[in-house]
Amino acid sequence: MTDQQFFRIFAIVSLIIVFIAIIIGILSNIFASYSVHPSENYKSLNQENEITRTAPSGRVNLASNPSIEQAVAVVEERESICDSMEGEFTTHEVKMLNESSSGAMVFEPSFIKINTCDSINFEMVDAGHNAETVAAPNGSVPFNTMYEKTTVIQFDTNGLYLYQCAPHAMMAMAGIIEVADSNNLDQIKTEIENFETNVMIPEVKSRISDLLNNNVN
Ligand SMILES: [Cu+2]
Repeated sequence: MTDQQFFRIFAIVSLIIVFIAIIIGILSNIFASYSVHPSENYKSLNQENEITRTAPSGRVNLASNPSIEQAVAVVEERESICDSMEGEFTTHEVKMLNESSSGAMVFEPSFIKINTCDSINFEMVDAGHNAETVAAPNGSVPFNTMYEKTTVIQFDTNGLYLYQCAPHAMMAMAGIIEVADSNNLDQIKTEIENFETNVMIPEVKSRISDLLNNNVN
């Protein structure tokens, strides 16, 4: 084979690979647009409210439902207990950052303890992050900030919530919220183990289990 033949074959093979990659990209975009997150549906129900209520059932609860549609139906029927609760509720801040003193791709603070019916304003300081439920107490409604600049979510169900940034979950971009108590500690421990099996960066492999152990007894 001459050099010229070799380079011709090389060029053709490269073109074919690029072509296949483009096709895969287009197909995955098409499939992604068909999947609807239940919180999107929930959000539309509350559009006139500034606050999108949370009751993350998360993946744990969704998995126990036969279909996403049924899970959404459960969410639609549910009313927040905060409407009938007296008291001053606080809104806390959680920032989504590319870089901070505690590392790359982080929520800050990554652990936060709040009272029942307090809210969290998720602020996307750096672009390209979201905050979405991984696991949460039974009866709560899943949330997803959908790459909005700011999203306020109210938490009306007590317990521990594990949430992640979807694009950076492999870099251990996740956080824990404790609403009043830690009644579902065992559930969250198991979910953190699952989450950490997918973390690809050895340095941050135990970031979230450390976070739990340092903050929740
Ligand atoms: Cu992120």
